[in-house]
Amino acid sequence: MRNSTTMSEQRESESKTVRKITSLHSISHDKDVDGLNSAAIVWRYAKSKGLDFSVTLTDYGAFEPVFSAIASRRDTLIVVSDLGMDDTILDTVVTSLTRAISQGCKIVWLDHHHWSERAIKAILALPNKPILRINHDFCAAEIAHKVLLPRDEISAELARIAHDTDFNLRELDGATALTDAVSVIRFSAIDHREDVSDALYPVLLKLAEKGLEGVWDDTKKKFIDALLDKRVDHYRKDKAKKMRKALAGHCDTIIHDRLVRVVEIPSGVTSTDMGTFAAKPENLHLDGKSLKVADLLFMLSQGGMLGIRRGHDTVLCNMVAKQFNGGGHPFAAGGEYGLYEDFQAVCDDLFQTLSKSTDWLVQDDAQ
Ligand SMILES: [Mn+2]
Repeated sequence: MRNSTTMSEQRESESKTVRKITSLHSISHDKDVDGLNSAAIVWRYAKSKGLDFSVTLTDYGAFEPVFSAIASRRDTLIVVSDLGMDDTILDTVVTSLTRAISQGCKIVWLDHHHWSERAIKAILALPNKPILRINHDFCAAEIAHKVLLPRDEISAELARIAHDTDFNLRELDGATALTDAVSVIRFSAIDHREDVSDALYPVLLKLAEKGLEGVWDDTKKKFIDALLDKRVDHYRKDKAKKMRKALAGHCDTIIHDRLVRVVEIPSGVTSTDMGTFAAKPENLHLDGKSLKVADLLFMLSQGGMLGIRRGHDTVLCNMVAKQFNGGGHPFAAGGEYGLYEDFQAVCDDLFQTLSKSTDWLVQDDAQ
C-alpha cells in the first residue's frame, strides 16, 4: 500500500517539469553570530515569499546526519549559509542533495570560507540550477543580505552586526553582547547534552522577527530576556577570571624584534575572546606587574589547536599560521600544533620555528 503510493508520487514528480516550491529549509552555522544572523535573514526571506520555514543549525563534523535528513525533502528551497564544504563527505552531501532535487527541491549555498575546486564543481553540477555564492570579502550574513533581501532594513542591520563580530571590529555593543549570548547558549547546551539548534531557536526567532531589537535593548545595554542577561553577565565575569589566569601563565620571548607570547586557552573561552582580551593594556596588570601587549599571541588549546592573533600590525598571523598547517587573515588565523604534555616545550618549539623565517614580519617601510 505504502509502496504503491510512493511509486505513484515518484512518477508524478518525474512527469512534472515545473513544481512549485512550498517551503524553505535553512542550514546554517551554529557556532557564531554570522551563522545565526544568516539564518535569520534566510527566515525573513522565507516569510517574504510565503514559504514554510524550518532550520538546522550545525557545525563541521555533523554534515552527514544533517544532509542525510535533507534527502527526503520535497518542493523545498534548501539554503545553506556560513558553512564551507567539508570535502571528506562531499559525496554524501552531493548524493543527498541530488535526491532532494529529484523531489522538486532547489539549492542555494551562500558562504565565505575557502572551497576546493572539486567541491565548487560538484555543487554547480547539481541539477535544477543551483546557486552558489562564495565571497571571501564579506561575512555570510552580508552575502545573504545582498543575495536574498538587498532592500530589507532589518537584514541590513543583521548583516552589519555579523560583520562587526566576524571581522572582530567590536564597535557595536549589541554585536559583542550577541556573540557572548551565542557562546553562553552553545556551551550550556553542549554541557547539558541538549541540541544546540533547539537552544538557539528562541533567539533566532526574535532576530528574524525584529532584528537585534528583538533581543537587545541598546539604551539600557541589556538583553530583553532578564535571565539571558544574567547568564551573559555571569559568563563574562567568569571568562575574564579564566583569561586573567591564563595570561598569568604566559610564556614570552622576543623574535626578530617582535614580542611573541604563548598562553594556554581555557575551556569555554574562544580564541577571539582571548585575543581581544589580551590586546588591551588594561587587562595586562598581573600580580603587581604590567605586561606589554604582545605583537603576536599564540593560544594553545588542550587539543593542540593554535589560535593566532596580533596586538600590533607588526606581524602577519596568516603567514605564522602557514608554519603550523593553518591559515587565515593577517589579523587572525589558526593552525595546529598537535597533542602535547609539556607547555614549556611547546613554547620553545613554536619560538624555534618562528625564528627560522621572517615571512611573518610586517617590514616597517616608513623609516
Ligand atoms: Mn562566518
